[in-house]
Amino acid sequence: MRCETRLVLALDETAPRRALEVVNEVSDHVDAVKVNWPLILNAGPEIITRLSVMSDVICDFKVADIPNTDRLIVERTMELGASAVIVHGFTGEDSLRACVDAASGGEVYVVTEMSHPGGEMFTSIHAEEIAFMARQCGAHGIIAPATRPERLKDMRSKVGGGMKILSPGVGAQGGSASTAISAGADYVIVGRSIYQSANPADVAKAIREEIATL
Ligand code: OMP
Repeated sequence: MRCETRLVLALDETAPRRALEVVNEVSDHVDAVKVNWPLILNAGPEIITRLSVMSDVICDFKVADIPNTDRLIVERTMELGASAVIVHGFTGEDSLRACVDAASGGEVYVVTEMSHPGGEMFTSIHAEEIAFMARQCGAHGIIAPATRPERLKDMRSKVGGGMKILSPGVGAQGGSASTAISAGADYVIVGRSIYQSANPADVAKAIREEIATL
């Protein structure tokens, strides 16, 4: 995945045609497009292949199962054209290793602490251990919250400079792109603030420029 604008679009737009239009409008301003169940359940998995000719595609399936099921999900995701997949880490080392093996060179990002308020109930307690395990298992990077920049800093110190950090929670969830990047994120993930705006390209460009001033 390229690292030029440091912005990833979270494409949770559920109308398939509008989703493709948004990608066309913002593709110059984003390094990758992240898709999640809301779009896949409306458009079908083939949308991954369609999007993959327009951009790198991160499949945010938050894979969280036994190793065999994880392997089946990740293998198919990569066959469809994804460059990367997001998986959970709380399932443990054997499940995570199965995801990394199944991605066979594709990028695997592991959720540590989730960005919403409920993320503090359970995920924050084990987030640093999960980040450390992600590094040990050969994952490409982790997901850490832009809504809690001080935790983002902790995660960066836990994983060192070798791993990528993708940080959701900018805009609609209250986080700031420049604060997240300054706290150690390599990329910010932004959804509603871009795809629900009247002019997605203008918003994406503004975030990209905000990051570029750092
Ligand atoms: P907006 O809140 O609309 O900008 O979207 C954020 C995107 O990041 C959504 O697709 C979420 O599913 C995703 N996300 C989080 O918001 N918080 C997390 O802790 C993890 C993710 C994720 O894994 O991408």
